[in-house]
Amino acid sequence: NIKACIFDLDGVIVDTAVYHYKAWKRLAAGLGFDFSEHDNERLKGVSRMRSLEIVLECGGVTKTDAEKEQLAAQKNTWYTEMINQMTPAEILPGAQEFVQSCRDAGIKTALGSASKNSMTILNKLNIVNLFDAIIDGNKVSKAKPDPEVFLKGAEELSIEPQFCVVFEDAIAGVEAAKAGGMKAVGIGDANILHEADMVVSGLDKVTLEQLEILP
Ligand code: G16
Ligand code: MG
Repeated sequence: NIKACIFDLDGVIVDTAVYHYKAWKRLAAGLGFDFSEHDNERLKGVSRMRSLEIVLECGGVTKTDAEKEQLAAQKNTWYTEMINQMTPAEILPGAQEFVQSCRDAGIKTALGSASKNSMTILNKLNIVNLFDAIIDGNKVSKAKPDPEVFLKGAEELSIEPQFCVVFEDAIAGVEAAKAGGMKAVGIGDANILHEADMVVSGLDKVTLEQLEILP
């Protein structure tokens, strides 16, 4: 008896990690070091400021808080330039169909993302109306693995956590779901997302029937 499905955005509905990566790489280059794709893995699901701290750490660079604000803003300018070019063709395989199938079955849907740019992305993809509630980085004060983002989603939907399933591609996101007393479906590699109740490669590989048998 699943009553709500809560979806992470980056890595679940759309692959914006590539744009985040390009923007961080450009920022790093300006600071005189290279930022690798390997290190980029550490940024998934992590807030903008915390991401910047990880990037600076990778380059062995120290900055004041004021400088960090400026660097984060610069990265976001480059990032938003890229996401403003996005089209519905970039929705990940099966994502739109799966969220719609939840709605058709009477299951509530919510977005639970760390990104402050969520609304821009949803508008570009033309899928704002797929969600009964939208909780993004502007509405939360505690980053994943804190469950705040998902608990707020459940609250807005008026569904208790134990009846919610969270779809997440990041370790911190799976942890957040479990910490909130929800079920978690990992999107990605089962060896990495081992805390999830079930792991699939994408929303094109999951059915509502499978959700009903989650532990
Ligand atoms: C996403 C990404 C992170 C990004 C964060 C904040 O989280 O996975 O890499 O740093 O949002 O994004 P912004 O700078 O746009 O506020 P999620 O929770 O959607 O996977
Ligand atoms: Mg994600």
